[in-house]
Amino acid sequence: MDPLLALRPWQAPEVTSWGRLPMNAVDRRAGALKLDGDWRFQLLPAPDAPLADVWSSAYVPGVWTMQGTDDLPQYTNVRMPFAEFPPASPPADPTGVYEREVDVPADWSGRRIVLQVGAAESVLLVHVDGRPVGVSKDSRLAAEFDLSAVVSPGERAVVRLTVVKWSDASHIEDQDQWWHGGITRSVLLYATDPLYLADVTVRAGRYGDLRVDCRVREAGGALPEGWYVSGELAGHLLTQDTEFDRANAEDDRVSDFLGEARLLTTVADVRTWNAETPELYDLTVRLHRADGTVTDASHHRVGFRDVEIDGRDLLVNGERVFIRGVNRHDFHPLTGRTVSYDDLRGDLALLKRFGFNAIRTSHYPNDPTLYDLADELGFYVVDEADIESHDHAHEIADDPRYLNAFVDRVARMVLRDKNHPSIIIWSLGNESDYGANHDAAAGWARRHDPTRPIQYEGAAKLDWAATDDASDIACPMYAPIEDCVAHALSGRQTRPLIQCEYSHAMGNSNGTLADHWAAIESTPGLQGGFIWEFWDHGILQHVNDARPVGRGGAGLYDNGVAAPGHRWAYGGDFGETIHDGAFIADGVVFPDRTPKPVMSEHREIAAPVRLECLRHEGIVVGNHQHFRGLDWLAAEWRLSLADGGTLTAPAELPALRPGETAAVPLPFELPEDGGEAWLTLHVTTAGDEPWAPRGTVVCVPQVRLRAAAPQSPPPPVRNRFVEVDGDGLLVHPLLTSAPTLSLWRAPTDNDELGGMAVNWRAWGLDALEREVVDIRRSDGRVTVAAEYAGAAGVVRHTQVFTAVEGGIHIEESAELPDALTDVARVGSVFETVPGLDLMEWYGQGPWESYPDRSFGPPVGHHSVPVDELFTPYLRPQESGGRHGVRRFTLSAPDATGLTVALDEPRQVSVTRYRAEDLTSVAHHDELVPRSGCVVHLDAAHRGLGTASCGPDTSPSYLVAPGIHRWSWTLRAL
Ligand code: IPT
Repeated sequence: MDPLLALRPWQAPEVTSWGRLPMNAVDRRAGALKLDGDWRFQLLPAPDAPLADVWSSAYVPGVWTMQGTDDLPQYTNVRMPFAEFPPASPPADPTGVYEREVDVPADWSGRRIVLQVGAAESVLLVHVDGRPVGVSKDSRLAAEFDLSAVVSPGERAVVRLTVVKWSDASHIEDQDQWWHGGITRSVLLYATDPLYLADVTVRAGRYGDLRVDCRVREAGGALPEGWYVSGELAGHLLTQDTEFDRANAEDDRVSDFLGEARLLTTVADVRTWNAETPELYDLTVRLHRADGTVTDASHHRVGFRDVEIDGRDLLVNGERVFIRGVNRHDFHPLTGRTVSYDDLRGDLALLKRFGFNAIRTSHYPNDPTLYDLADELGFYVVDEADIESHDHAHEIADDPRYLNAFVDRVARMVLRDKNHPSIIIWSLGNESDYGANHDAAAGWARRHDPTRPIQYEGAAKLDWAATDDASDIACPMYAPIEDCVAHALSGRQTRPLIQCEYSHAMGNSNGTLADHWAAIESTPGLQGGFIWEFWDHGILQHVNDARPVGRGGAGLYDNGVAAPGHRWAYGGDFGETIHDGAFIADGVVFPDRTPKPVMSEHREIAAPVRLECLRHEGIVVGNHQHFRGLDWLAAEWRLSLADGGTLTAPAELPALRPGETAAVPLPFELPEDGGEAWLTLHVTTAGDEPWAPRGTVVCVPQVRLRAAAPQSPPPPVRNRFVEVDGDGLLVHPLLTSAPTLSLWRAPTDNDELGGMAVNWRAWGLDALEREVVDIRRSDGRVTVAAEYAGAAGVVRHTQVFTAVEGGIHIEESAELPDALTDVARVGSVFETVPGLDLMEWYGQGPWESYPDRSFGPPVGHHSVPVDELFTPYLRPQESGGRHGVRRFTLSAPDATGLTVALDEPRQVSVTRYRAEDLTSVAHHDELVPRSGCVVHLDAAHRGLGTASCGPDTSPSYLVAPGIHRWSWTLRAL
């Protein structure tokens, strides 16, 4: 039997690899032979099943679960997709066999030839010409094998990669994401001289100090006589510190020397690296033979920066930086996991445009290109090892059979990624309890790389203030704001508090994000966190046969929506019986990277420029960055007048250093009319940034210059009664459904998973029985009293209709019994005739907002087609709301339509869907838009919170029982 199969490495946690080369930071991507493309392929039912004679083909890099096999993607969060207890895996174990010929270049004769498999999940077995070469686990890091002894330059070799899907390793790769099988990153073949740079470790500090340690292999621990290493940093030559090397050879006091040769220098007037100004220096390290010729070279981009923890502050270059982070998976709706350079650049550029400055690579080392781009574009990265044993966390954390795997995974990540300035923290993994295996891994990382702190949520969660666990940072997940603040004020805080996950972005969510940041920015000891998460992991799927579309699907989606006949699949959509449904759709962007409204909210929370209104002196402008001036920004003043339009004036941003403020004169004279007035600073990029072209909006901070004068209701028109029918319902030519009371919204994911929707249904809020109690006509007014009966009692509702100039004034009140402690909304709902396709409003906008997610949208005059007001959350739910609306019109192209003026700023939504339309389907593509508009005006609307995973909204955003009153005026245009 084949010795690799005989070893049964898929059921041996102690075996992390066999025949695999040590991980290193020498980038071999350039100059290598790429073996990507179609490979011969067959899918076996188990690793030791016999090969068939028939081959199909599969694309590398890619997962077979998205390439036409019957083994389809499956989504589970915590629970394992199979019943076996660790380290066992199921006997039915899909195994992909990939095979292809490789022509080994003839000019590689005499060289060392290495195969690199970028990533394979979860066990990789390598054979060349039928001979066993090696085994690797650790699905998100490359595995390298020395093929020098098994291939011949100038000849053709058959490379076979066998990939076993389920193994002992699956138990520690139990992340909340789709399960796949395949080879997800590129396969390369490259050659080096027999004597080569085996590793390069770069350390570059903020004072310009640079140290480069080089490991050279096949040299018996020292360089052969006359050989040497040189460096070139931005055109300057660095020579080997032979004094140091000699001293080190004899003297082990220099215990952290990582190699055979060291380059040392100090760069004068160094331009330091930080996420705002990510200055990089090119470094080439060369290995020379005694005659000076170069035998190997390694290219690096160096960022000079320091990371340290000082008390409870995490400092970058001595600055306590805010961590405005997001958790990011390697995900793509067409490939599953394989991401290209353009994908990654798109992700990071988008994050920069919306104010993010940090990424946690949840929950494994991401594609190597991500770190190159994070260095270049400027992100603080928490690099996380591929360890999550969620379902069996407690058993595995101390299981010595997994000790090897824990240390191996953390060490390999550190070895690969150590030279990236963007990485400021190592993470030991996610959701794996806390045990001796973690301490062992932390020990390895601390010793090998003393320049970066380590974090691990599972270690710090037992006591945020502890000082003796594996985490240098308290990095809880989904901690309530009050708990974080209380800890920071307790006097017990010992280390920085940066949430590794917070503000769960499932569906219509991220309520109270601004409250988090108000607390963070005002509380020493709090430094930020990482939103969960970047992606909605919807896989593009054909609706008819429920198959994934795969690589060929570019163009089959737009603006967050799949093309007709397609949809974004979530858990269960591939026929899985064990799955966790839409919990996989919990990102701040749609599967095609279209930003959800929360992105705009975040952009404003993170605004680098802030405004404050001084009553007399004018406006205070503040620079809210850590390192950068305002010279990269351009701005324009905009004055929004409730009773006028919008005036603009050029803005000159003052020259401010980080943290500074300056008063500037008011750019406009306010008109005397007394109406509400808001001043916005429309801030854009002044030139091209690497992540945004010139003119990209950076933020739109706003201050109110004048409040609205108190309004009195419009005067009644004498001798005219408003028409209501026998049920007391308004009769109006523009309405197809009269205004009635609504206490219900299509539950959001937070409402469902947080348990609120259960109560709402039990109370019958989705189907209250309306009964008219009284219709009275007097003093020119029609008063309709109605009762809405549900299981929690009766809600009394009155509407007073008054004919006014050009329309109808409606005063409403609703009295909620005490039993209705927490409802979705209190307000009116009505429907309009078709054809009113444009909404224009004065209020907050233009993007979707809710009471607890309304920090960002500026008050102004906005105009959006009705079809674009709705946000296409994957699982339909309450959507499309706008907060702080003062008045709006709905109009047809011929300018007919209606206008509504509200008594005060209200939550309004105008969509094509009734709440029941949204609750009756499971995917966005199943919705059938109505031709008219469904309009909600709310006296009160419940906050969104984040209860699908984390705290609910704050009590101040709940809708209380008792009496609610609101009024509005409806007119035809
Ligand atoms: C936490 C996980 O770390 C993350 O992977 C994801 O599952 C997230 O929650 C929810 O979407 S774990 C959770 C049980 C707190």
